[in-house]
Amino acid sequence: VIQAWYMDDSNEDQRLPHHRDPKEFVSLDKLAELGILSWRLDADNYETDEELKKIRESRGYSYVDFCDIRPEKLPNYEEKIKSFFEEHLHTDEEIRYCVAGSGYFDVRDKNDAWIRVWVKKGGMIVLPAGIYHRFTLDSDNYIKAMRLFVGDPIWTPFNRPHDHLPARKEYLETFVEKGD
Ligand code: KMT
Ligand code: NI
Repeated sequence: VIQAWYMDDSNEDQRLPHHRDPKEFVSLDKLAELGILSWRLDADNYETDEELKKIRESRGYSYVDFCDIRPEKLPNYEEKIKSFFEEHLHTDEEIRYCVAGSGYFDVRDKNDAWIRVWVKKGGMIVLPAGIYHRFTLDSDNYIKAMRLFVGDPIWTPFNRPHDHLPARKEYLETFVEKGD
């Protein structure tokens, strides 16, 4: 339900997979080195899922809502699709649990290369505060995602460059401590 790979640098449709040739997959361990957490959960039973409950309790994810991204459902659909795909960061974690459909979360690695993280039904990911990233639907054009947050949500995107923000500096410092 979660797969990741390095992207090519073509300017084709953002909804295409954009694999390199040959394909270069990225492991979940490598994503974890970038501070990205992920789980595989039972999306048909998210209302009663004990595993989700445990994650929410241990990480303090008190807030939940849903975003349903498809042309019929989302006001200003095209405009929002564009803004999701602008490279940005947040001052808090971006926590998304895909309960239907699928989409691509693109994240920058330590060398600023794009990694495309394909999240499908049952996949939950946490992007750390301060990581540069963007989002796009894939060619199925549909995702329903649970959005979680610690306390009152702050969704503000800071488009790149926003390198002076404390969240950015703190994110980069997590690598320094590990010696690389
Ligand atoms: C975001 O912050 O980019 C989004 O909420 C995108 C959609 S969540 C699947
Ligand atoms: Ni974001």
